[in-house]
Amino acid sequence: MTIQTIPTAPIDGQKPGTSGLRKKVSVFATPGYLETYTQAIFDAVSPEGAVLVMGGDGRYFNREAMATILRIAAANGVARVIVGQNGILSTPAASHLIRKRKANGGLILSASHNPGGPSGDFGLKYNIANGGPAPEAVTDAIVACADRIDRYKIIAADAPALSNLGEVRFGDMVIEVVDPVSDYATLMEELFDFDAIRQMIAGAFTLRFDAMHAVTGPYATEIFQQRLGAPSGSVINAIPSEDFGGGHPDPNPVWAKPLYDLMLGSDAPDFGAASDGDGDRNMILGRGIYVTPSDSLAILAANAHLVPGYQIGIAGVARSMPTSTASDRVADHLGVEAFQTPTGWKFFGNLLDAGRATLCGEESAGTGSDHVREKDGLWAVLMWLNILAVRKVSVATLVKEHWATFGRDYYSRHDYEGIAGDAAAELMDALKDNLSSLPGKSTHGMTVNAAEDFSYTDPIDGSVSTGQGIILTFEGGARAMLRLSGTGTEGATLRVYLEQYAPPDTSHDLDAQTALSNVIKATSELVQIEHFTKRKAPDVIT
Ligand code: VG1
Ligand code: CO
Repeated sequence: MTIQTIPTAPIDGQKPGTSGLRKKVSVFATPGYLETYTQAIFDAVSPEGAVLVMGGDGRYFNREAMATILRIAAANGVARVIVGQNGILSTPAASHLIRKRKANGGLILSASHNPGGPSGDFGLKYNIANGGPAPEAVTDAIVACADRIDRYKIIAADAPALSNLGEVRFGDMVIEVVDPVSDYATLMEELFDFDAIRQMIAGAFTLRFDAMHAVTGPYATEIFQQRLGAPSGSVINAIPSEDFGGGHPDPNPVWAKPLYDLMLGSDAPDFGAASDGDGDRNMILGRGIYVTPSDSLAILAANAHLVPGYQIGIAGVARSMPTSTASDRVADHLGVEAFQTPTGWKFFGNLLDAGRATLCGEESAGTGSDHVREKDGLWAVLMWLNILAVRKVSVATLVKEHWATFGRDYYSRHDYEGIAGDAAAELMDALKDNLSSLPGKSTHGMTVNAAEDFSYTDPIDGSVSTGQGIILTFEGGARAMLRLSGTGTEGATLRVYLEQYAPPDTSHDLDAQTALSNVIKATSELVQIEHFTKRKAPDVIT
């Protein structure tokens, strides 16, 4: 087959954000854009003879993008691409496949929880041989290649369709189409006590899983309905659609409102959960209760030993900086290490590889373990189900018992979306300039103890990541964290994360916004949020 070398110009060279490169579909679909970025990845990672995994969340443009990427891969000497049937692979399933097949890396086509469709978002992320997102050294190398690129190589023929299982040759490359679900479902059976969960479901226990028209539909149907015996209808919105049914496939109380309302209403099943576009996030609910992701991590850590895959105990718990400190208290109680990393799953990779952390979590509905190197929505749901099957209590009881033992971390995230990029930068710069003047300041009954521009030194390889967000710590254990989103595609998003600790012997029954009201007011004032953003209130509160 003929290999063409097509001249091209460098693309914006934007540093890939928190998780791969995300842009509007219209940008990725600009002739030469996807081609150039894909070639930049291959220039950075030496593709000759490589085995790669490829899959995506089924969103609009995945099909065309995969056909193009296959042509570029073959032209760059890739030996084999293992791809999910019809291009489908959830992010955790892709991570598992990279590890299981000892691939050199993988390409995940997704913009995660961002909306899809022709006017929506698209994303491309490179994962390394451990199955995890590329660390900063690799993403920096990709950016450097994108900055100086002048050509891409592409096979002149169309790539084959990805609808039939099995192997096909494409030039000198083999394309291997695999079932996207089976290996992943088998891994879940190895980690969890499916018999115990099946028995619980065969009893009176009811559940509802909302796949949000995204990639987990086929996985959840196989696992919950086929293998665990939940009645049909337990998994809803189970067919992946190119525009996620027109919604945001973001599992939180705002975007998964129908499920949230069901679970807090009078006809609630025992357990409710949802996942995002690419299947790495999770939302957990019980009848009458929403479990914050930060609490979920802490509760899973405290109960992990009840699950077969973790019965020997956990080595450590890692959480991202803005995730509440609830899991630190559990780690302390268990006598294991606790880590605070920057936002983004890539920062957990080394800790997981080194066996220092077993469970990891982010406040943004990401929870996972050392079974793969991505966060894993269905894994988190199965952890909960397995623990509930052993403990034989409701979600609400489990959560309240946890608070009674460890205390409660009231938690909320306030997002100011689509603000002007300049205004966002000015706010952060002003905050950094004023940082040393904040300790000792008091307002709304809150006194600042410490103000820190968070930087992280990886304990395994010593690499340093600076400018990872601001942490304000208040007297009495409250914290406020501020950072700019690295995954948005329109303007800038300011994230303000707020937490307030309530010890075991105090009330845990307040509404979170009420419990946090002084932290919210103090932070708004100290940071002058309205002055810089020109917004009176956040756009999204979760
Ligand atoms: C957001 C979350 C972060 C998460 C990232 C990717 O990033 O805050 O915790 O790791 O999305 O999640 P940001 O920079 O917008 O705050 V997803 O499900 O790609 O995969
Ligand atoms: Co995701």
